[in-house]
Amino acid sequence: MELKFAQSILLGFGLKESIVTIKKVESGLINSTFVLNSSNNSYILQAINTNIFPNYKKGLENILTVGNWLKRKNYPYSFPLPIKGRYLKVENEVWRLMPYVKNSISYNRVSSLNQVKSAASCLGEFYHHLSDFNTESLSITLPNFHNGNWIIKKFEEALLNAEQERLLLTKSLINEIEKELSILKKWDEVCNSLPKRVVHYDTKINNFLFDKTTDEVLALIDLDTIMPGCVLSDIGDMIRTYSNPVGEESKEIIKVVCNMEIINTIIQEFTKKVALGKKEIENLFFGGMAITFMQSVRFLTDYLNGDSYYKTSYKDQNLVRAKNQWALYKSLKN
Ligand code: GN1
Ligand code: MG
Repeated sequence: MELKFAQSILLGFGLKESIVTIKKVESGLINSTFVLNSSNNSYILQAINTNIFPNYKKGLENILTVGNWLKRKNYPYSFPLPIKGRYLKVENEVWRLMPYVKNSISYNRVSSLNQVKSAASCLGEFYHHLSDFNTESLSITLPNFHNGNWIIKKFEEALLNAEQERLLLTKSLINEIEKELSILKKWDEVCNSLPKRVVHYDTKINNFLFDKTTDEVLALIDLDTIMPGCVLSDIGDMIRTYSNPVGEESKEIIKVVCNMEIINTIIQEFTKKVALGKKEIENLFFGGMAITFMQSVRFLTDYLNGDSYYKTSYKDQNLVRAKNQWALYKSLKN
């Protein structure tokens, strides 16, 4: 990104300071993210992928409504909101600017049990502080986002339309996945029977910002997907990403084996902070299994569709991701 362009966006948000450095943030498979530094402040600048988030205006309303609620309730973490409460449209791109959380760092894999405890407590506080929030006031900005039946349908469509070469390369994975698709039907049944809550819907490990000094969580970020849903989506995505010792991008599939101590810690710390119903508690682990399987299907579907959804930086990356998630799912199942 050119300095001049970043400067004009800052000005568009009414900020007159001079940018000194710009750094691209490589994590995140959908939006494009940059860190801007001026001599006094740091910001996060993001271009929203409006193909994937066509309802970004409603999404912004969700973010602001939940953010204001959490502020009133004294939620004990940062919750960085878009500056000026709005987005800026420049030509065909939609930009937002957010304050940079000072002294923060994010990880793609866990290096201590304390990180797990700290993150699960943060998610627990998020749920606790939103437990009396009326979810009907939120818009469904991504219809069918974690809908198992819909994900099966998209997978089946991809099978019909995929290129022969990709079909051949994925044949055995497709066969294995097809045998397990019923878990997504069970997912729908379970999820639909649980209370509607405010769900973050993207609680993967690198969406938690840790304090560089204390290694405690400062914030759960990346709020585009906040919608009504069931608790299993979030605890499931934490289990999926925290329990994987090598991370979802690793090609060392043999090393993808879930860490049960981490999973137990997530569940223990999370349930200390938020009062859940019996059926919710009973299904937390199932949430991890189902979300991991779902992610494998989502990556494989995108691979079959020619990589149109998730950003990739090398050929077959979505296939590697799908195999990685499949291995994690198998280890969770055993
Ligand atoms: C996407 O953009 P990012 O990396 O925050 C995806 C999540 C997946 C994740 C896998 C809207 O999130 O659902 O779990 O990739 N977000 C959307 O890394 O599809
Ligand atoms: Mg996200």
